[in-house]
Amino acid sequence: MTVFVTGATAGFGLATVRKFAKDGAKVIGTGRRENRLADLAKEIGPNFLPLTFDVGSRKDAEKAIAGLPVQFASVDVLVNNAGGALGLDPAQSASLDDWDAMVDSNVKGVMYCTRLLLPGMLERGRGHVISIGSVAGEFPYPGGNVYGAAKAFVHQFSQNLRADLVGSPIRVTTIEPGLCGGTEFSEVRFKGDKTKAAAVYDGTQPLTAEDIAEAIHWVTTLPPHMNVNVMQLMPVCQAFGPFNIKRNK
Ligand code: NDP
Ligand code: 8X3
Repeated sequence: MTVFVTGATAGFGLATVRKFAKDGAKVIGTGRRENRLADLAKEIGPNFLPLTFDVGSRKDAEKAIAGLPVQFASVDVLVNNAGGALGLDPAQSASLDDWDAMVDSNVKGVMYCTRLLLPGMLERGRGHVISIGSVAGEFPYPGGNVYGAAKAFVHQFSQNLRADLVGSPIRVTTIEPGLCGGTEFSEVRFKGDKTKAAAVYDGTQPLTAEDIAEAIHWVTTLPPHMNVNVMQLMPVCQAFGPFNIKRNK
């Protein structure tokens, strides 16, 4: 089995690479930080291919995927994981640069990698496209604006892929986690402010990257006729709140 994991330099992607590599799969791990991928290549050995590119650049994604060496070119599982949030400011003052970057990684990255790898999956008659959405794609929260909208895209794009692929053996799954700690997600969102990032998880037992890797791995092990469309995950310490109503008094 050959697995292509975007965003393998940290968090869920890194745990997913390790999980599949332990199974003896060949794994391609991508990211922008070449040194991290080089360390992973040392750790995993010849079954790992590091691929450095920005998923939000169509030209770079096309070049990287077209250049896959033959022993890694038959991708069975694509894990569209690269992405994240930038900022938590309200829409009226959020940075347009942050919005562009979130659309590039969370939306365009998923579009490009999926479109480029899907034809080969269909030719070979096997494949699974797994994309990491978020509870933020379903439930709005203050400051979630473009991040939540980008993850809603991931959800709906995957559902639409299922519609296009019906009658083929290709599976499509969206994994939608809630609060998940131990990754770089909040440090990236708060631009390196470790105190703010740590406060997100204070007093909680969040999900871990390994929990998410377990879910990603599990959906690939099901009998081939079974497709998990969407899997939403939260730690038990997280649930839903009431609507926010501003009263005139
Ligand atoms: P991390 O910040 O720990 O990891 C993000 C990964 O994405 C890194 O490997 C990073 O690599 C890569 N990445 C980001 N932007 C790009 C880009 N433009 N091109 C290539 N690679 C990129 O985050 P998590 O592991 O926590 O999150 C992984 C995914 O799960 C994201 O899509 C996130 O939105 C989603 N998610 C996270 C949750 C959480 O609470 N942690 C909950 C729900 C969903 P590099 O910087 O080297 O390019
Ligand atoms: C990450 C979960 O709630 O911080 O997607 O948006 S949340």
